[in-house]
Amino acid sequence: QLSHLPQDIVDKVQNHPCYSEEAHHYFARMHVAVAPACNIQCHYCNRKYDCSNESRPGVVSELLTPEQAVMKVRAVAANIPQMTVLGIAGPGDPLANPERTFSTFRMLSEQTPDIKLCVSTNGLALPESVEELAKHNIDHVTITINTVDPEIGAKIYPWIYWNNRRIRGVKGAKILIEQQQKGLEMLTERGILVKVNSVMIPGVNDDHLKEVSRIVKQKGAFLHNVMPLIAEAEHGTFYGVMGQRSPEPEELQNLQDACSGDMNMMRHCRQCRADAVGLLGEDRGEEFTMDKIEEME
Ligand code: CLF
Ligand code: SF4
Repeated sequence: QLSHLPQDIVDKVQNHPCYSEEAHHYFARMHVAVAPACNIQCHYCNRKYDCSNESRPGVVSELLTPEQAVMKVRAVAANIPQMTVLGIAGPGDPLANPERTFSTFRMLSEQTPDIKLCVSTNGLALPESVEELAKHNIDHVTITINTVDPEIGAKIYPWIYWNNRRIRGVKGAKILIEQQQKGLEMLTERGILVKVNSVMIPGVNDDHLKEVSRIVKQKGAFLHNVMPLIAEAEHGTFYGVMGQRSPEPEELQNLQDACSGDMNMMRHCRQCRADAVGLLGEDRGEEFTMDKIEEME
């Protein structure tokens, strides 16, 4: 699967369970939930739960301080030698919490230099963060891009929070889209690998995602992960309450197939929790709650 890639890219992906389908059988990732705030609103989000741009909605992760996060990474690394990647993916948007996210990355790059750092974002604050991401040797960034069309964007994002103001509708969506695309270009120019996540929302962006895939590939994204919307009414999201349906497995697969002519598609995403620990699809988070880690010390 990796043999056609240049060696520097093989080095970056071969131990990363999300970027390499092969690697996910052998290598584990963990997330630390250090980032509570968010700077946009998605119609598939309920702020009480984890950010559904990357993670599973409807679960609440234990929020950690950067210091607790570092303790947790060290404890997991000591117990799970296959753990190669540390990601920050919520419970809000990591880049909307720059102090917490970057102080975690700073401490980890000093204390656990062998662990790769990974981050997932909605992209609004990405352009201003690229410099700092590069400084911490972050090779893997995920941007959730659900559309490149502000009219469609207005049906997904009711508002963004930008320059201390709430901006609604098409105007807000347009700024978000511009920031995502600019961030993508800035990252790929620096050789940072970008995965694009898209949430497939039937009747809203499903037909349009083939174009998204084509455009992000053109701009140098490495991988595209089309994930199904999970809209359960009991999660209390706008879509859930409005009766927006989730895609059927077959619809998702057809769309992934339709995108795959142009793009490397990720097909093994497990929509992890913002505090997931272990191999993809396996969650050992319960073994590493903060009270258990304090006992281990
Ligand atoms: Fe985490 Fe995401 Fe990094 Fe992976 S998860 S921040 S890229 S280390 Fe992976 Fe989980 Fe899917 Fe994310 S399976 S939800 S794609
Ligand atoms: Fe919720 Fe994540 Fe969207 Fe923010 S980016 S509103 S946390 S789903």
